[in-house]
Amino acid sequence: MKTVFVLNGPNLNLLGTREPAVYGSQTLADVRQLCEQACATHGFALDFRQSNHEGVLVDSLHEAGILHVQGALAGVILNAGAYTHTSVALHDAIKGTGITLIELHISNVHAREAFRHHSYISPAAKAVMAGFGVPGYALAVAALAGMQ
Ligand code: CA2
Repeated sequence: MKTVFVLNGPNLNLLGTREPAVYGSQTLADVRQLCEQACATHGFALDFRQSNHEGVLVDSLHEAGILHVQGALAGVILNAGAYTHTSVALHDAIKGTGITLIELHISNVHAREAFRHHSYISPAAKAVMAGFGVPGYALAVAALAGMQ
């Protein structure tokens, strides 16, 4: 059984506590449950993580890369949060591992502030999703199933 990594970056642990107009009212625990259901539907194992630390996210991408080499990775769904707009390190980690990665944003970053319009993740990603809300995570799992 292949594994889907779902990696969540800084402040996504606050999901559901503030800014419901932007991010909805579901919590990160709800997101995990949604991903569990979607992975069960498609026959994937789930590795679900959140970190506020850039280097920890880089380490998680490297772990996903090891599974990729072993043929045991379905792909990675990455919501890098604000690191999307700043992190060359995450860009390099994705490129360096050769993993299949979907960049995901809950909100439509292109309809928001200009500083959210640029992504260091997008050039290294297989696909980009933004603005589908929390249900986007389940859509991303389904998309990975279609890529196997
Ligand atoms: O739309 C997304 O998923 C984002 O990746 C979320 C990031 C933001 O920096 C990106 O531009 C777009 C922010 C995540 C913080 O989430 C919070 C949720 C509730 C309360 C406070 C922060």
